[in-house]
Amino acid sequence: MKGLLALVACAFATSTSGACASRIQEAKNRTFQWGSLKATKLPKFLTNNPLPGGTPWGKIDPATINPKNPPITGVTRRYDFVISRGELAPDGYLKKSGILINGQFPGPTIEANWGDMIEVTVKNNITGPFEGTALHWHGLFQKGSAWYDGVPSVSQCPIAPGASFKYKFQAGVFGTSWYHSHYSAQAAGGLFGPLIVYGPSHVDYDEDVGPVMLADWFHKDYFDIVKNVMSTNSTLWANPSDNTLINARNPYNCSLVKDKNPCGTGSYSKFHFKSGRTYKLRLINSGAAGMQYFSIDGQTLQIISIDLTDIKPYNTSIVTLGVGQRSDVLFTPKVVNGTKAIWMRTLQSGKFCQRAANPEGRAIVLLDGAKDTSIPVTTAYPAPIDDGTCKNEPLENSVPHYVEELPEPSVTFQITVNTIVNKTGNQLYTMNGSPFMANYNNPLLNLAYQKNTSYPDHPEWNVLNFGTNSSVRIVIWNNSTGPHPMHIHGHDMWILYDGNDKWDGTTVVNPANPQRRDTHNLRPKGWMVMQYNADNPGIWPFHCHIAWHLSMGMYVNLMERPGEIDQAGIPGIIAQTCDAWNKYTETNVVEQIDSGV
Ligand SMILES: *[C@@H]1O[C@H](CO)[C@@H](O)[C@H](O)[C@H]1NC(C)=O
Ligand SMILES: *[C@@H]1O[C@H](CO)[C@@H](O)[C@H](O)[C@H]1NC(C)=O
Ligand SMILES: *[C@@H]1O[C@H](CO)[C@@H](O)[C@H](O)[C@H]1NC(C)=O
Ligand SMILES: *[C@@H]1O[C@H](CO)[C@@H](O)[C@H](O)[C@H]1NC(C)=O
Ligand SMILES: *[C@@H]1O[C@H](CO)[C@@H](O)[C@H](O)[C@H]1NC(C)=O
Ligand SMILES: *[C@@H]1O[C@H](CO)[C@@H](O)[C@H](O)[C@H]1NC(C)=O
Ligand SMILES: *[C@@H]1O[C@H](CO)[C@@H](O)[C@H](O)[C@H]1NC(C)=O
Ligand SMILES: *[C@@H]1O[C@H](CO)[C@@H](O)[C@H](O)[C@H]1NC(C)=O
Ligand SMILES: *[C@@H]1O[C@H](CO)[C@@H](O)[C@H](O)[C@H]1NC(C)=O
Ligand SMILES: *[C@@H]1O[C@H](CO)[C@@H](O)[C@H](O)[C@H]1NC(C)=O
Ligand SMILES: CC(=O)N[C@H]1CO[C@H](CO)[C@@H](O)[C@@H]1O
Ligand SMILES: [Cu+2]
Repeated sequence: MKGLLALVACAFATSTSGACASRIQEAKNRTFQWGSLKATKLPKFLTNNPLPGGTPWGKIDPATINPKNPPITGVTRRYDFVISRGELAPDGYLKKSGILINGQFPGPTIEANWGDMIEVTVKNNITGPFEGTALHWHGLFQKGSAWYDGVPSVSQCPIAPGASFKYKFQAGVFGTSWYHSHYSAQAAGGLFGPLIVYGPSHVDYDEDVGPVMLADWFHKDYFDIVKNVMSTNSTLWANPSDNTLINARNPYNCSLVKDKNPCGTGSYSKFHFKSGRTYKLRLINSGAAGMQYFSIDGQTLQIISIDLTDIKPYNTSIVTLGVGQRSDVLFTPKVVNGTKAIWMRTLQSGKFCQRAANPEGRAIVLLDGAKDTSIPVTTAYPAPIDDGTCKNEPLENSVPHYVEELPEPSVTFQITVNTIVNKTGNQLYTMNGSPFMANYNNPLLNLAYQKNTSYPDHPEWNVLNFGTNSSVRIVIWNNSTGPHPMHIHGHDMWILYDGNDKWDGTTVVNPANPQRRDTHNLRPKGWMVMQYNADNPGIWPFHCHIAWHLSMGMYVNLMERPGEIDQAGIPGIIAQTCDAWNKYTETNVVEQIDSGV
């Protein structure tokens, strides 16, 4: 009893002294193995921590745990990433040049317990040609660590070729997420990986299968696509993806190309399951542009979390994921039509939601020890009806498990999204009339830290200063025909309304406990209303997560309590990184043809 009390006191203590003293844990080198039959299952939490047994959060009922109030575990999980160019052919087609971490695509899986510190040393070894880089930890709040959000021109200068940057931040929330480059559209070149934070579970399951990454795939180099997107030749603006991957596999349909050589060496991801056992799948749309509809033929999926929000579980046959969104689903497999080999599918569907030469990615589910070589013959659920909205599930469906009371907003602000073609013939996205353009050499957080919070000469920085507002409500009207998965940094957001019709100014869906997440699909020509509590001083990007729309400038900076940014102090690495970048750019021309983020 004494031990348990000590444990809880330690876990939620505000100091890290004594039994809670800081301990560094060299991270497991868990390469991307997900979707191979050799994949290990994930644990419920990492046990190599210094707390005397049990979980860092003790035995507290998860229903009463505020996921935004992490324990202090005193443990640091340390990772070393070297980023380099390399060849890759995940679907068996050609070998394209991509950007890899420690030679791997996707990058290594980052794992931590809720409350741990994560420390990632990133070395930029991108050569032939050189490029800057920076990694963003999607969905994590960076409370008090805005400097480590990984957005070049906002929280840091890009990491110069040859230089390193050490990111340090708390795993302040728990669940399924991912990290990716925020430098131009580098993530579409392969620079991403899963990020898992273990926490208290509000549901029971038998085994955690780990990340199931769903992504569109392009055979062109990412920079060539950005060149097309940013060109003045409108026939080059649409860039269909070539394939759709599940955990970085799905054989390319070689009959789609004349040049068949080399082609046809692709394979399917495979999963071994036992019927009657309940598995947790951590779905992540890590693609560049395509929305994903995930399903397993004839099976029921139970959604238990959306992004980093645990929800009241509900059943569905198809899970919708816009770019950047995640869903944890439970799955209790059953034999269908007497067959033990079943297709898992992810479909990029809908006239406005995708441009894909091969919109369906597949993987193989093998039940109860079916032969490893079995090829399923099962039939897919009917594809969702294409009503052109690219919408998420109805907001009513996802009810957060932990209730956060929605306050009256202290400000309500409207943002209108448009596409324009500028005077030189480039297509751009505007938010309130202005396309975003980054200045890599002059990070905004650094300016705000120096009490410079207004930039009349730089409207292209798209800074919205919300001062000391306590809760900010933003009404977004999409006056373009594109769908936009809108993502907020530094926070999650309540999604109060989502529709084709103009918001009436008052109606809130499920006002007692509205849905919260960090990414939400804004419909073509539609409306969404979101709100967040301004409890995290910093400058937080709010942007479309479609790589090419972001290149075209669909991005704003939400400035939050700038007067309080300096409280945590500026880490020395920020100045060092800018010095190295400025020195690099004195003698090298950075080909910044897009917004830069
Ligand atoms: C991690 O493991 C992979 C595969 O075993 C190996 O190639 C790589 O060098 C390892 N990386 C580190 C940093 O140990
Ligand atoms: C750095 O990049 C080069 C070229 O891609 C590669 O050959 C080398 O192995 C990389 N170094 C490290 C430490 O990853
Ligand atoms: C625009 O791109 C198309 C497709 O590559 C090409 O055929 C056409 O010549 C280009 N037009 C101009 C004006 O460059
Ligand atoms: C491959 O592409 C060809 C040509 O479009 C199409 O007829 C065929 O159905 C596709 N095969 C598969 C397995 O999707
Ligand atoms: C949801 O699916 C799970 C697992 O298949 C099942 O046990 C449960 O009864 C279903 N719930 C409802 C309401 O259909
Ligand atoms: C099972 O068989 C029925 C009848 O042939 C078919 O309609 C259904 O699509 C099959 N289910 C699956 C998952 O293949
Ligand atoms: C149009 O946008 C492109 C891409 O941002 C930019 O390079 C170009 O200078 C812009 N043209 C004008 C006239 O502003
Ligand atoms: C704020 O920063 C901008 C961009 O560097 C600069 O142009 C401006 O002069 C600065 N303002 C003040 C008051 O220092
Ligand atoms: C709240 O935000 C609005 C819109 O940016 C701004 O005009 C106002 O000054 C802010 N209020 C406070 C108290 O900072
Ligand atoms: C909405 O889009 C239409 C068509 O592109 C345009 O004419 C109109 O000015 C836009 N409205 C606003 C308020 O931006
Ligand atoms: C630039 C753009 O998105 N224009 C569209 C605006 O909306 C009208 C009506 O829906 C469309 O016809 C335009 O193509
Ligand atoms: Cu978009």
